Amino acid sequence: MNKLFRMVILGAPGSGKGTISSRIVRDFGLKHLSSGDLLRAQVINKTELGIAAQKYMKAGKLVPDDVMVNLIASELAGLKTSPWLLDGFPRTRPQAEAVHQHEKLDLVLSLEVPDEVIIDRIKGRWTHLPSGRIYHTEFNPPQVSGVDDVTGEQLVQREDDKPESVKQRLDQYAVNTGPLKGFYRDLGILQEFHGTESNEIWPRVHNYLKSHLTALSGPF
Ligand code: G5P
Ligand code: MG
Repeated sequence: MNKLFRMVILGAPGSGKGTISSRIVRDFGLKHLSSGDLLRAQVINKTELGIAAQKYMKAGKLVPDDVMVNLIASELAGLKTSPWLLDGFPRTRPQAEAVHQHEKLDLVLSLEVPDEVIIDRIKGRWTHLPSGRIYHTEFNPPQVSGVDDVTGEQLVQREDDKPESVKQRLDQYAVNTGPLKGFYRDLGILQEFHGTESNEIWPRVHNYLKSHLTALSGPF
């Protein structure tokens, strides 16, 4: 890929951003930056930012925009020569405007999955926190129950996957998503994918990216 492709994946909590992102990384070689994974690493390492962010995350609330913009900007500064995929950022219109001042995005994918499907599936999620690898008891089980396939370390359920936090996160997403998607729709780069299963959405995302990336950068 010769052009430095810049893309964002949007979607409600549990809509499959991490799942679809890992397939995009596998097939198209973009660098994946998940804002949630970055925050969880800060929490594990007990950094000042992590300690401050934890109370918002636990309650299913958004971390303040200025904290997020600074965190992502410093990560992107190290990726000047790579194509990248942002997952979970931006989440609000002010975040989108801040990133737009420095980086021109090529594409924004939005996963449109109904809330009732999400509430049901999030109960089965297990995460390897250090790497961000995600499993699901039925959809994508680990080889050995409760254990990460790659490191053999323990899987955990995220603190914010408790039902009351999930509801708060879905409500929050509903409030912010209109202005956020409006911003990208006006730029002409928003592409929505509707469905209830990642395995049904993925082939459509794959075909879209294949033609879009080839058109921009030639075959890869
Ligand atoms: P995160 O970490 O960005 P969310 O809430 O946006 O968290 P989340 O929960 O990580 O999103 P996802 O990545 O969209 O969900 O979904 P996923 O992990 O791929 O799939 C969910 C589960 O379903 C997995 O177990 C997966 O295996 C399974 N699954 C996938 N597809 C299917 C399917 O087809 N069928 C079935 N049965 N299962 C499936 O953010 C966390 C917190 O950090 C803060 C906020 O506090 C946020 O709440 N934060 C920010 N705050 C402010 N601004 C930002 N930009 C922030 N970014 C993060
Ligand atoms: Mg995720």
